Amino acid sequence: MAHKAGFVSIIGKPNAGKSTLMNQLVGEKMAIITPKAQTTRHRILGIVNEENYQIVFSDTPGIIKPAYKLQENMMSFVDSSLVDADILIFVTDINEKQDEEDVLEKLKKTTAKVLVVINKIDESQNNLIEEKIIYWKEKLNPEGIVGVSALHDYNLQPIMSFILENLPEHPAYYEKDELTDRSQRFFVSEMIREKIFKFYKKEIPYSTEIIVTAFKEDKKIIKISAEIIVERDSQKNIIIGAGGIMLKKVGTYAREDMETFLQKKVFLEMFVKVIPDWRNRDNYLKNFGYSE
Ligand code: GDP
Ligand code: K
Ligand code: MG
Repeated sequence: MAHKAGFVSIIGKPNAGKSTLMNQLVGEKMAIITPKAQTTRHRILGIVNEENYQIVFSDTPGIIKPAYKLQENMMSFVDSSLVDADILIFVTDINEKQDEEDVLEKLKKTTAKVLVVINKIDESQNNLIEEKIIYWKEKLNPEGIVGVSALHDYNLQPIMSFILENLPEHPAYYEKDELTDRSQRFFVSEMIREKIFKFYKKEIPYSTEIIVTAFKEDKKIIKISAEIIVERDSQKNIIIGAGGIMLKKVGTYAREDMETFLQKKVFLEMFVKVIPDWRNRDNYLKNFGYSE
């Protein structure tokens, strides 16, 4: 059998369940997941390797109208994932009534095969799925439509079948033992960012960036230093919390994740730093990896 390989981009509105789906399909926690919109800021590759095929998934930020430069750059990651894609998986929340016209515009222009994944059917009423299937068929006439629950790993097999049917014949794009294009440093910084999305309210998560400044591995332990960047002094105080209690909580949970991921003891130190308006400043966005 000829070898197949290709790029599969997962796109949709914020919180549809894109990152949850990608992690399930890849079988590893590649992307952080939180109930907050715009948790995912980069295009993150997750690679599935078998003897006869290689599927290169891209998880992407949810499609929105950008309000600041960071978000503009996030949307350019979505656009490049559309250009590269052999197959597009459009994830939509069965219960969500938000306007998806901007996503549809992008989908209509593509030459990729499109699969509509109607997610969260575990939380839907009877018959709604039939209604939605008809709706999407009329609206988009995609190559495939399937109802799933990414969270509960329900009905994901048809997605894999669709991908394998539509994957082009091609040699592997990446080494067969690679799981992602991202470094350990990246995943470590995402583990801290995930805790910030979980433990802080309002604008704090959106104003925060994580930089891993040191990653030193010796026989028994990995020493990791990270900076937590915020935009204002008041945010710095909130991140630290009274007597440092909040920062300690972030550190404890993030370190647990890191030890599981790295399979080694971790010593983690974090420093909070203020960079006014970093989300709108090109040089910082570039330094933080938000330009192509
Ligand atoms: P993304 O923004 O599209 O990447 O969405 P996430 O994967 O971060 O998920 C957003 C929220 O939806 C999280 O709280 C997930 O646990 C939840 N979620 C994802 N898939 C499902 C599902 O199949 N059923 C239910 N009930 N919740 C889900
Ligand atoms: K999310
Ligand atoms: Mg996501």
